[in-house]
Amino acid sequence: MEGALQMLATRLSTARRVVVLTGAGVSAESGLRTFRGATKEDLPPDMRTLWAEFDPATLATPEAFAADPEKVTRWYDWRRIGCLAAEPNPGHLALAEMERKIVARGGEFSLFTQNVDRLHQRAGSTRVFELHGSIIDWRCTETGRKFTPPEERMPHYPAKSPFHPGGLLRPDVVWFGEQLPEDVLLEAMTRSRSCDVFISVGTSAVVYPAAGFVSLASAEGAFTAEVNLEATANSRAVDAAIAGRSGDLLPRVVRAAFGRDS
Ligand code: BJW
Repeated sequence: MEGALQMLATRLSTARRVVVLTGAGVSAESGLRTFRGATKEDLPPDMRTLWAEFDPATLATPEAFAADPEKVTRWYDWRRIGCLAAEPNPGHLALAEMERKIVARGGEFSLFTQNVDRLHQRAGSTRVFELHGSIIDWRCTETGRKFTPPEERMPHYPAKSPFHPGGLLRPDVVWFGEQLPEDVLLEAMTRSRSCDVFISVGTSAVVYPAAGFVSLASAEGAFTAEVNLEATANSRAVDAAIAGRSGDLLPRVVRAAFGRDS
């Protein structure tokens, strides 16, 4: 693993265009549960992965919201409060530092995240593209207007829209079967195809289209790396697969690439 970490650091130290794709694993050390991954059934429910305890088909689809808006709103509001209470961890901070180092020498840095928790922005990353939206913002089902609810539990489930008498508020996230924001998807595909280094962090690489970005980068000759607790569908295809916690590994990658004071 040391070899893979050093290889990534060496590539990063001279790279001009860097793309990072993150998933739920990068926020695991902030106390937020991932969707998938190794789960021990003997753990208490609040420590298992989300999909080991909840059924995505009854929560993370437009059909689920239409069938039971109260249940879906309650679940997303519970998760929203958890995200607001969480703090960025050393993995988020290292990615913000990586951005500063690369931008300071005139390079391009883009962070595409599947996460809805806004922790990258709170850690200081500024070039963040949200592929699956955000749970912090909600939107009116009738007008599409966005609304940021106060940082406390919503008073009613489902939540009435302040913008339209018949409307409800839904989280501004991308559910299964919904399109990703077109502009963000286009940026991700374009930048993945033209970067020198592509790093995938804390994602099981099973949800498309994000899971396919690494192949776009690789096909155009980028150096590709993965930082993940477990092996994923992409581990064998990347140039450097680094196994472990992103909160431990990313600060080491940044120090090795940009120096001790990072
Ligand atoms: C650590 C760690 C630590 C732990 N350090 N690591 C092509 C082929 C097949 C299917 C499709 C396809 N194209 C589209 C589809 C359908 C579908 C899809 O991909 N289905 C697959 C499941 C098969 N995709 C869609 O529907 C997308 N829409 C779309 O493509 O529109 C066009 C279209 C529609 C229909 C058909 C065809 C085209 C939309 C996807 C939306 C995903 N939404 C969710 C919920 C968001 C809201 C919410 O938060 O509730 O997004 S699902 C969930 O999965 C969430 C995540 O962003 C997403 C990805 O999960 P992620 O981030 O990878 O997390 P995990 O939990 O899976 O993995 C965490 C990893 O971290 C694990 O490996 C751990 O080991 C590791 N880890 N601790 C480092 N400390």
